[in-house]
Amino acid sequence: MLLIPILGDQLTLELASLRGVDKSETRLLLMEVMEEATYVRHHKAKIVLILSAMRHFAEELRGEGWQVDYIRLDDPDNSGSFTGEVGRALARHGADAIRIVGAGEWRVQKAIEGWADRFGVPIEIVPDDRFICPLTDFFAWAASRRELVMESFYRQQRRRTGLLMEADDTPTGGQWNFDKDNRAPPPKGRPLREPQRFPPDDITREVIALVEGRFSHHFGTLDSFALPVSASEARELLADFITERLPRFGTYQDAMLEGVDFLYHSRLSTSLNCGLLTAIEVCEATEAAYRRGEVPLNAAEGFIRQMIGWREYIRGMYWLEMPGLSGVNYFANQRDLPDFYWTGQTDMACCADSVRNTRDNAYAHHIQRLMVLGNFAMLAGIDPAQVADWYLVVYADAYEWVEHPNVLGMSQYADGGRLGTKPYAGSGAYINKMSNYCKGCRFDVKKRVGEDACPFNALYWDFLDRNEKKLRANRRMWQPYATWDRFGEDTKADVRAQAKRFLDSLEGAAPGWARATG
Ligand code: FAD
Ligand code: DLZ
Ligand code: SF4
Repeated sequence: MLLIPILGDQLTLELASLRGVDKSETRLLLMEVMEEATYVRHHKAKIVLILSAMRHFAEELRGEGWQVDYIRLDDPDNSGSFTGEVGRALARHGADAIRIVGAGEWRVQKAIEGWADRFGVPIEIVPDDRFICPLTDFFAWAASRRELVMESFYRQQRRRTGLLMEADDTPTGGQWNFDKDNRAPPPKGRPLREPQRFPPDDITREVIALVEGRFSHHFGTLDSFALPVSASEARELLADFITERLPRFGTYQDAMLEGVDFLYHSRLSTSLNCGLLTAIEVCEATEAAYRRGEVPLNAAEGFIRQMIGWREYIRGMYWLEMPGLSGVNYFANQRDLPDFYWTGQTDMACCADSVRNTRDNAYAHHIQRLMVLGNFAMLAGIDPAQVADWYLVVYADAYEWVEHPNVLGMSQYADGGRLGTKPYAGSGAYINKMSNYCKGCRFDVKKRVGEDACPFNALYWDFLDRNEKKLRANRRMWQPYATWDRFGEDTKADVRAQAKRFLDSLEGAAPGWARATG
């Protein structure tokens, strides 16, 4: 008997481990385990999503004729860990071999690699081919470059997939990248209809009750839980995105509007990351809409770049850089994560709205994550490990393979520039250009110093000043340092004092939000 464990982010019928095996000689194993729900204290909605999606997927597998063992969290014999449950299943069925798709997180992959010795049975760890670029190819690409620039990887991926490519091997529209058309400030008015919601069915309602009972102390609310929890729901969301939002996705992908939580974004990341959708099917649907003339090229290209470019590059970088990536701290930042990341209580309108979206939806769109909350943490000198824990907890799409490189690399520059060519640091002016937050904020975005000055401004210059030795040599930082050099000594002293006053006033978060203490 062959045992095939399926992890909570592997909920795909075409999973590589399921191919070419005899269903009558195979047991599938899905496990709800406390260790996964609590190694960090995930947002309640993230736990509901994964457990409900696992339960729906188990039903789908049974419908396809598979024999499935499903271990529920409240099973009195549940050992609480993947390793414990695999051990129990091997004994239960007298299974003599294990087959599993490689894990998305380093810590789980290491546990799996220990199973052969621990249980004395052979294990086959199959590559996860839901990702378009095999890791071996990514490592070969990385070894051949001095700088690991996403754009060159992306072009290779376009050629690999043939997406938006013409017969003569040139990119559709004659250009690889339409990013310069994708930086428009937010549209006036509120033209969007709310994205499709998926109200909880019986299975989800049962999971919600379980999560409210066991994880009531975890961050976040469940009042508006409406995420897709099955492949068919995820495909509905994809279709809705393609008709309603994709046409303007490119143009407004960097914009932010207070109270408008999803704007033109797809909200597909939760479905993609737990397996309800594959990246290739999403890209093919996008290209087909473009070929039908329903979507402009800048939108289709911009979206496909996120999917086969950024998403795959980020995943490759995780496995290239781990395990060292977890501990990086280029700026030696030590400050505790401020309390407002959990409470949302701050006068900074941009931060308050981004945390509210995070709490209510286990979601924030890219620019809220990068240029509001991530930018603030880097400017304020927050310990990157605490920042990474926060992101891993609060977003329903967060798994270490995607969270770590985005947070520690892209947003905190804690890897010293392995992933990004310069820090994504911005003053209030950037947020003001890309959003309407500043209009309703008690701070004045135009001011650098004074009681009502926008905190991002002094923090931005103070960040450059504090980290001058590490950043000035970077060619892409030439311009901000040239501006800083033009400030008089009095102005510089005022900025430093303003930043210090503000940082001293920040309250650190109470322990225990992200991980159990003691
Ligand atoms: P859309 O804006 O509609 O984008 C489409 C898709 O492109 C996304 O669903 C996603 O699959 C992919 N994508 C776009 N950018 C990236 C990227 N940088 N990395 C990986 N995939 C990308 N994404 C996660 O899936 N999980 C995370 O834990 C996560 N943490 C992040 C932390 C920070 C600090 C930053 C700056 C970004 C992070 N991202 C993460 C990337 C991105 O913000 C989210 O993928 C996106 O906001 C999800 O919403 P969406 O599906 O509406 O995306
Ligand atoms: C995030 C998560 C949670 C909260 N619970 C489970 C679970 O009970 N069972 C499971 O199989 N997966 C869960 N997950 C997702 C896993 O953490 C994820 O599959 C691994 O981290 C991937 O390496
Ligand atoms: Fe954010 Fe500053 Fe604008 Fe207020 S003024 S919303 S703190 S950028």
